[in-house]
Amino acid sequence: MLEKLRNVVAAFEFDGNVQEAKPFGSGHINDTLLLSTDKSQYILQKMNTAVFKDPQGLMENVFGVTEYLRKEIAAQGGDPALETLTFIKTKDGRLFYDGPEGAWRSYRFQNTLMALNACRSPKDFYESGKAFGRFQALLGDYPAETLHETIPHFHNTPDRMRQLKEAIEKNAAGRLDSVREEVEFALAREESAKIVMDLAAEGVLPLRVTHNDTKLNNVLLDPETGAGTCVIDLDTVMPGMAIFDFGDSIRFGASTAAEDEKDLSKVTMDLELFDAYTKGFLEGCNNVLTPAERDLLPTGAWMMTFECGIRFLADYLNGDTYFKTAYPQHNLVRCHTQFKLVKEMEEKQDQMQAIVAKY
Ligand code: ADP
Ligand code: GN1
Ligand code: MG
Repeated sequence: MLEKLRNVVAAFEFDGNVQEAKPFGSGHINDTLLLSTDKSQYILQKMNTAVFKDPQGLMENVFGVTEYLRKEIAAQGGDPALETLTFIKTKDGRLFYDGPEGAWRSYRFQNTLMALNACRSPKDFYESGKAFGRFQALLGDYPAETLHETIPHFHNTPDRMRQLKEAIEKNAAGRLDSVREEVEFALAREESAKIVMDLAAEGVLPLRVTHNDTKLNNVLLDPETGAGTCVIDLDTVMPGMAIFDFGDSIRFGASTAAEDEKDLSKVTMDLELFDAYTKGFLEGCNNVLTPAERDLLPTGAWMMTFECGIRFLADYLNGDTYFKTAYPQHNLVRCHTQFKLVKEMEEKQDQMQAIVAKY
């Protein structure tokens, strides 16, 4: 590993002598390595440039946002080295290494914090909600116009629907006949999929600087206190809607099973978890959400889950070109869990609404 990455490693100014680099984490997009020196540890990450076509713009966002967060966190009496990521530049002052090995960046590894792939209790989910809500609040005055749009139309669900239809049309992997039912499920919801973008166009939902990929494993927790401490995976920080960040967390974390659980009887939308996250997120946001945003939180959860389901389905039809997969049916399995959650959310809308109203 290290031999092949000799030039990449040499490009960065690490503290100490580099000893090893090994694969780390469970993200679907980037290739993540944990690099150890005799003095310290770093994340060395190969950016997925098929997904992020402008790595320079992306890294300008990442440096801009983390520098801003550092100041805000310090002003609130927090510890910036712990509560946000510290990226390191290359020896020649660039934001990332770009060479035949690909586009690589590095940041300090926080070995006192941990990422979870599932909540151990509602408290974990409450804490992650608080961290993501706080993240949004901290960036409340960030100059949004300086941010590059790293993936255009990222949470534009009608556009995701268009991409699904394109995938159906092309049937690139020859899998269409095996997913007729799933396609029907998606197409039956085409009108509902427009709600959020329509409300945004009408000005009902304000644009904010949002994270846009608020999976549970994108926040690091303190193993001792359980506190949600550091939000990571900043690739999709862009102007967006608060309900996207809320919704994507619910999609992943309020499920009683993994995103790729094959046994659908285990997959349920847990209202106790929904309650815990809602409480944490609203506390973290510090009451900045408008009444319309609060009312639409359950819709956001539905929308993000439906959108993710159709993204997995489209990728399955395209032959698994976007998300990392471990086996041929992986994207379809993920699509099934999302659609099961979508159906449950449709049935539990009133209960979700009542929980939001409580806070
Ligand atoms: P991806 O876009 O592929 O999801 P991430 O930036 O989220 O990339 O990193 C992948 C995974 O690595 C994360 O989900 C997390 O589990 C783990 N990870 C990244 N940075 C840290 C860190 N500083 N401490 C602990 N775990 C980390
Ligand atoms: C990807 O990068 P990661 O694994 O945190 C994806 C999200 C999806 C998620 C589904 C840039 O998140 O949008 O919701 O997988 N990120 C990107 O698990 O597409
Ligand atoms: Mg991630």
